[in-house]
Amino acid sequence: MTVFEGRFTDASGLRIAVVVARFNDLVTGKLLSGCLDCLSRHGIDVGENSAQLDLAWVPGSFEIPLLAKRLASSGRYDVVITLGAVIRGDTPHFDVVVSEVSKGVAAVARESGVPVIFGVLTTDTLQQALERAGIKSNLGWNYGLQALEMGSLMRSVPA
Ligand code: INI
Repeated sequence: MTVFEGRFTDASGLRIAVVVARFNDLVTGKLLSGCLDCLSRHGIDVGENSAQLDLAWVPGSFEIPLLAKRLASSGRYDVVITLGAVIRGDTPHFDVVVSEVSKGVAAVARESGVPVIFGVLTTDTLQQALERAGIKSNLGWNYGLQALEMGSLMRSVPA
């Protein structure tokens, strides 16, 4: 029997792209900080001149799948992380944005064969979003960890 498992201890060779939405950047900026902190503490070079990590900003979560698709299909990355925040109180089309971004991200991963981490918060209020972006815990950190796990796991499983 072979057991495939992602590892967190040898992230040095992983190439990672992060797509971040500017909408609600009070929240998404915090998610990004938490995510980069996690990656950095696991040996990823997150510096400005990093050859391991690239960052793409999009206007809102609706645009995330398009950029994720371009990056995942480039063959340059082991894993793509998406970060966004859709808050029900802010938008009458909450359900549309959430549906598009969640289905879009899942489709990109399936079609490209590259893992895409779904780091889009969907909450009723700004307070709830902030609680998940640093006031209580920072889910950005978890998304970083999940990216390391999936990047490593995909490398270990024969295509
Ligand atoms: N984008 C978000 O990421 N979060 C939101 O809460 C949001 N609201 O409230 O509307 C939002 N809208 C913008 C959307 O993602 C697109 O950028 C825009 O519709 C242009 O295509």
